[in-house]
Amino acid sequence: MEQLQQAAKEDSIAVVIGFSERSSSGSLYMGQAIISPQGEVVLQRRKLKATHMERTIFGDGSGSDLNCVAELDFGPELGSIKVGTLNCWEHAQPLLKFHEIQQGVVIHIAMWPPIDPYPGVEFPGLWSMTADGCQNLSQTFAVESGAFVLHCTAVCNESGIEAMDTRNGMLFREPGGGHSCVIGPDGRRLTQPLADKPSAEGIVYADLDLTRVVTNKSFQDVVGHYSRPDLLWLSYDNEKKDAAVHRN
Ligand SMILES: *[C@@H]1O[C@H](CO)[C@@H](O)[C@H](O)[C@H]1NC(C)=O
Ligand SMILES: *[C@@H]1O[C@H](CO)[C@@H](O)[C@H](O)[C@H]1NC(C)=O
Ligand SMILES: CC(=O)N[C@H]1CO[C@H](CO)[C@@H](O)[C@@H]1O
Repeated sequence: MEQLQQAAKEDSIAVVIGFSERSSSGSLYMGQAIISPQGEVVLQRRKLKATHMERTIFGDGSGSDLNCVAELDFGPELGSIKVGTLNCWEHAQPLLKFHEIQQGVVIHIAMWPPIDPYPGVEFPGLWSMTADGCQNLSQTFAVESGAFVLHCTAVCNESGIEAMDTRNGMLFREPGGGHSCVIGPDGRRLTQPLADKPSAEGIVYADLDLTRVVTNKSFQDVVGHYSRPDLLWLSYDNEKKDAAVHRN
């Protein structure tokens, strides 16, 4: 983490990273961190609910992990920008997404594992876990939030498959999974795939005109003029809950 913080500071870039977090008690959580262009860890959270098979390894997040947006200082020219992030199928949790939108996200980092294209109707797995399904969820989040979305999918290689022993499993069967792209605030995909091969590693670049977030939101702002808080609202509790609480 310190190396990443140092690199972010040296190049004045923000870093948003997902990682396996080991707590002081030894339990593992699905961690995410936002590092500012000044090199500070300004937000750290855990996936609220590990998905299905993830639950055999990882624990749940708590109230404070609802906080998923940080205001980052990009210097005098760009000013401060609200950057948010969610992990994988958290993009299928409407209340969690609504809570992030209410925090004012402008650039959202959607984190995904390596995911493979939908092979067709005979597929025994879930369409919503395929590259197509997950991209749809990221695009839908862009539509709902009016934010730019960096749709980031990990790439898996032979060493990963060997280490995880997943060659005959449901996921991570062969090298690939890379389908990253940038999505605009109206949901359109702004960048082309990196290469023909989803196993290619690289960086996807795009220039984000943030004034488009404002103009798109004049059409739709689900926590503003396009909401009915007199009829429907979200109530939340973002206090961290500890396993042991001292009572007098
Ligand atoms: C897979 O990626 C890891 C991490 O970048 C790297 O250390 C390893 O050498 C790669 N393995 C293969 C077979 O390319
Ligand atoms: C909405 O965002 C898209 C980029 O996704 C942009 O091309 C378009 O001009 C924006 N529309 C408005 C009305 O701002
Ligand atoms: C409803 C919807 O947006 N479907 C899209 C999901 O993703 C596939 C592949 O990217 C598109 O072809 C669908 O139109």
